[in-house]
Amino acid sequence: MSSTVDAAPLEVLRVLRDDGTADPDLDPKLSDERVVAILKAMIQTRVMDERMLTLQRQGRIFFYLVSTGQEAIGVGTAAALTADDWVVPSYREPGCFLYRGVAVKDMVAQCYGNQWDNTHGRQMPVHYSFRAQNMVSISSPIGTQIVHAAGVGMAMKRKGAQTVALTYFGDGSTSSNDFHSGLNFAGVDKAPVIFVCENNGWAISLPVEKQTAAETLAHKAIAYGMPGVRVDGNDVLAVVKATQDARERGLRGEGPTLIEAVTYRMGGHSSSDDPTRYRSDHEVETAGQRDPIERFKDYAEKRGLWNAELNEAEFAAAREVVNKAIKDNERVPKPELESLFTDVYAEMPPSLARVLEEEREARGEGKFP
Ligand SMILES: Cc1ncc(C[n+]2csc(CCOP(=O)(O)OP(=O)(O)O)c2C)c(N)n1
Ligand SMILES: [Mg+2]
Repeated sequence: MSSTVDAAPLEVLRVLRDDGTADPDLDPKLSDERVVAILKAMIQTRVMDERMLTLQRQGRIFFYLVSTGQEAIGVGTAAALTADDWVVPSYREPGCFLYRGVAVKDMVAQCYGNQWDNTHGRQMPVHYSFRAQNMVSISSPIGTQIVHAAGVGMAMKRKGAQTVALTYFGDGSTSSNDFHSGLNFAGVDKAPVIFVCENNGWAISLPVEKQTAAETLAHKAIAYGMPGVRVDGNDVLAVVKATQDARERGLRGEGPTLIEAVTYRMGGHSSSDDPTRYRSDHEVETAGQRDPIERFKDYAEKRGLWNAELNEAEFAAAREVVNKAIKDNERVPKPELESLFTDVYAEMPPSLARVLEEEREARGEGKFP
């Protein structure tokens, strides 16, 4: 084993210092444009999440999951990838979709499950899938994406592609069988995979202390023969740096990396959860002081790229984008009944045609032609 694999990854990698400057030894040295793009994507994510949760409370969509407080992970990892890399996502990184160029309008459509929704209303809200951005469908069962990403990385290796596969999962997902299978396969194969564990302290109501007896989640990497890196998940520059390093390692043929991004889930688990039943306000308030957007704003201001005026304008613009997306989507009808049947098989088998016919008859819509 190499020394990087042996190292006990206890220390948390930080690039952003408390005074808003970057540690010069670790600074990924992003261009001005890149800094502004990252900040804008984080703001758009925060605003979209807030607005969509309100829609759920109003009964206009039936479910939503926010990523509040975790925006630096989705956006920071995305900023270290290229468009040719593949992402096998979970539900807590809408910022990755936005950074990779998915339109808010298309994400809102998926939450409505209407005719603009590319999953035709067949998935729960927030279970996005966007082929053009190399973003695989989000799966509800915990951990399944980890083996998918291992497979994608193994295929890339066999094709000799100069790309990596990146997947996200939570602290709770490290207890799934698929975590073991995925990391084990990728480790043995030396596949170019980046495993990003978003340790937000909770798996619904189960605290991470009850999830594992391991000292850190990054330690688990050692058993699979890959480096485990602990990074401050609320420090977007640290997330970029760790992802860049993992990507380069993957492309050099040295295999996968497990990144444990230490963060905090500011909101409930989902719109169905009431976190006040199992954690204190004090805990949430304390964690809120490490807001990833505020910290990166300070940094951008110090670089002369941001100020209060720009900030206000950006939040207003982000709200406008979401409000327009909602207004437009609310006018779009639900998918046609036939859409349940039409793109399942190249030629509809008689058994399925019969079900469709029965359904149309039941609705008084006549026989299927
Ligand atoms: C196999 C499976 N078991 C249980 C669930 C129900 N479930 C949905 S999310 C979740 C907790 C996940 O926690 P974590 O991995 O820490 O991710 P987080 O929600 O904190 O981002 C559970 C138990 C599920 N979706 N799939
Ligand atoms: Mg969690």
